[in-house]
Amino acid sequence: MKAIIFDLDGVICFTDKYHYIAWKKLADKNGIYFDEEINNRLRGVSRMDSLEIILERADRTYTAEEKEAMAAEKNASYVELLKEMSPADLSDEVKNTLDELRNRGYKLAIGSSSKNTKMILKQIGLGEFFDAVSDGTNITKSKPDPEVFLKAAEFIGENPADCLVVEDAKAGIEAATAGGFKSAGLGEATEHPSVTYKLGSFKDLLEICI
Ligand code: B16
Ligand code: MG
Repeated sequence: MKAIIFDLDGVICFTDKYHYIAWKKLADKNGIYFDEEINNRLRGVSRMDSLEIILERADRTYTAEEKEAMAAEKNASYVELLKEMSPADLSDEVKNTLDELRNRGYKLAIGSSSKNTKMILKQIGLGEFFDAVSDGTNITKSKPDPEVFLKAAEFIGENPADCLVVEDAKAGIEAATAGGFKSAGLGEATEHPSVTYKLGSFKDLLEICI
């Protein structure tokens, strides 16, 4: 393995609580039922696909324009919450593991569905850290399509077979496998049948990437 491509939300840092608050505010305003279980289904899923999942509980249909406006409204609340993030939201375990992987000579990249990736990285003090960032702003198809990881591999000039993808979402493991990458899963991603390595914790990467 020459390079490691990390998912952002749920791997490097945790923004689910902010996604939840912002979607809940939108759902409540529109009288649509939303809870933490539905929020869990939004892991690794793009903003518009997340909205479609939320609208499964709506009692009317929404036009494309209304959907665009709803997604923009949710994102505005979410971005307000992201402003509260700081380097304190990056754990010592993640920071020390990333530093050690860099010392070992691996190229390190991000592969995230989020269009807010660059802002989040900046907030947690990793704005300049990665060799490349592939995110929701440079893809047309979201996970489980492999596009976001294939772009990350292209940006760092490596073949998928030489890269490890680290993911917390089943859709992310599916994307990695479809793209010809090996994968390391955290949390629910360990349950995906095609995951290559199951991690108990982020620092376990140091046992795989020697
Ligand atoms: P945004 P990841 C994903 O990030 C999140 O897990 C998912 O919940 C979110 O809907 C998606 O990004 C899009 O985010 O609205 O900020 O563009 O896990 O792929 O790093
Ligand atoms: Mg994730």
